[in-house]
Amino acid sequence: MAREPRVVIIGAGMSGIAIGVTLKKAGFHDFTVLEKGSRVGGVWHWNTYPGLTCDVPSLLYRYTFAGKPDWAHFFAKGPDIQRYHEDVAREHDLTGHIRLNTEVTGARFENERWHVETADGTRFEADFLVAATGILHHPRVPDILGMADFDGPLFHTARWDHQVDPRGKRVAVIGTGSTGVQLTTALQPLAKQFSLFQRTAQWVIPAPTRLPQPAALSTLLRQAPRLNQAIFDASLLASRVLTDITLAPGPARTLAQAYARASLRLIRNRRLRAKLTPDYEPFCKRQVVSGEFFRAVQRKNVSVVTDAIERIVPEGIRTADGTVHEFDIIALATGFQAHNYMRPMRLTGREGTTIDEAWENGTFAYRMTAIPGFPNFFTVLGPNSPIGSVHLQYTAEHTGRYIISFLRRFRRGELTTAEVTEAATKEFNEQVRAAIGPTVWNTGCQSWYLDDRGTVDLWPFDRKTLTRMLREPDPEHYTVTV
Ligand code: N01
Repeated sequence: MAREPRVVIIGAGMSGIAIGVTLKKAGFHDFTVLEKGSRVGGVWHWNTYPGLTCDVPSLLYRYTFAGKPDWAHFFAKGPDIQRYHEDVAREHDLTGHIRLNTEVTGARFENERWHVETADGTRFEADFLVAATGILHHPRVPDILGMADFDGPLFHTARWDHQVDPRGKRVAVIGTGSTGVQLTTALQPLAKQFSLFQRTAQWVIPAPTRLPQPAALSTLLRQAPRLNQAIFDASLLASRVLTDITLAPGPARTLAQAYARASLRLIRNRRLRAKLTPDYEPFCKRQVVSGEFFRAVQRKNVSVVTDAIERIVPEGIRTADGTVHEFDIIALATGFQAHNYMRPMRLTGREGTTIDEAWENGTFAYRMTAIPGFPNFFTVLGPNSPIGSVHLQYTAEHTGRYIISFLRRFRRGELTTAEVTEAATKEFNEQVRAAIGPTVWNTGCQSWYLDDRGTVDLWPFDRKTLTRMLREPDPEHYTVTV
């Protein structure tokens, strides 16, 4: 019996938009995207902190199907990327499919369909459910004593309070990941005094992150879409260098790490340089890229505090040596709970198994997307996604095409449900475990790439392998009902 599959996609961020457009292009129109935010864009909607910039070159940070010739900068600013996502959603007629301000709280697989619940009580039914819920989604608010005692504004960077004016103020930022580094460069010139609380030093690689894209280049790329596409294709090929650096020791890793180490020489003061020198290998954590950080951090109004934070007090932050550092504003650049995926949503699969039960011993998904016990359910940028090595839009779009293979078979009446087998998942997980061994992420550092068991939750293969694994579902790896 032929029929149209009904699909619910959770999340209208980068990957939800990728899936929506991919479905449309393949001729599937019966889908709804549920988005808890008030706008599309995901991380680019939620993160609005000063200095927010993408550290992936803009000509590469795009969907394969939606080239943008006229970025304002070679490394685009957050608001420009947010606008790009809104434009893509509108230009590809997704707007009518998207329900904003609609938070999914649970989904249950019953009678061969998904029954989706939302916070406002609206229910949806679907033949297929796709979680495009993102990775850097739930702010990690640290458990520091006395946070409620502070007399001034204190907030997480992903919930930036724009009522607060940092000009002429004493500002503290806790955390030295990509966000803390970008904030340092943006706030140092405005603040009277700026303090960066560093628990672990980060490797920072200089790059022209503030360089404007010349208007003449934008005009040229607008008029020559083939050239724009050729630049994208070449950049995608060249981005292979990141896979070379991260997956196994070799010349690419040696050179890149030497560059990171040499960059530290840009810090003239030896004591400051020693403070900012990490004790683990470059690229082990998510690599921070900034053209301005070393300049900003050497300014007179900046201090890097490495003493452990003991507690927050009404005046500011007290460190373990007893010093009270006084501030007007404290920002928590403390990152995200990257391994939540779709949780805390209550996701209940076949036979009442919940996702928390399935993931009791750690998150996993066959080829990033399918989980045994959860038929007709797929994650996009799920566990073991290549967030540190392969083009993310490419990955999301390929996952979309993989999911579409099931939709086509459903439409032709060849299957009603498809569920990945335990055996295929186990085999894939074993391949991942073996391949993680020589990666740089496994060389001994603490980072959000590791789950709370210390397991690296990344894609340890190259883009070619990713493309092959997502080309067509392997019939032997799935149990189907017709
Ligand atoms: O978060 P992080 P982020 N006391 O987890 C520290 C992406 N991104 O928001 O290293 C004191 O990297 C923690 O210290 P330690 C990008 O993928 C992209 O900066 O654990 N410190 C660390 O220094 C990035 O990797 C762009 O010892 C505490 C920091 O907080 C990801 O987002 C821009 C602490 C957290 O660093 C996350 O970056 C911005 C505590 N209790 C972000 N708890 C682009 O340009 C945590 N820390 C694309």
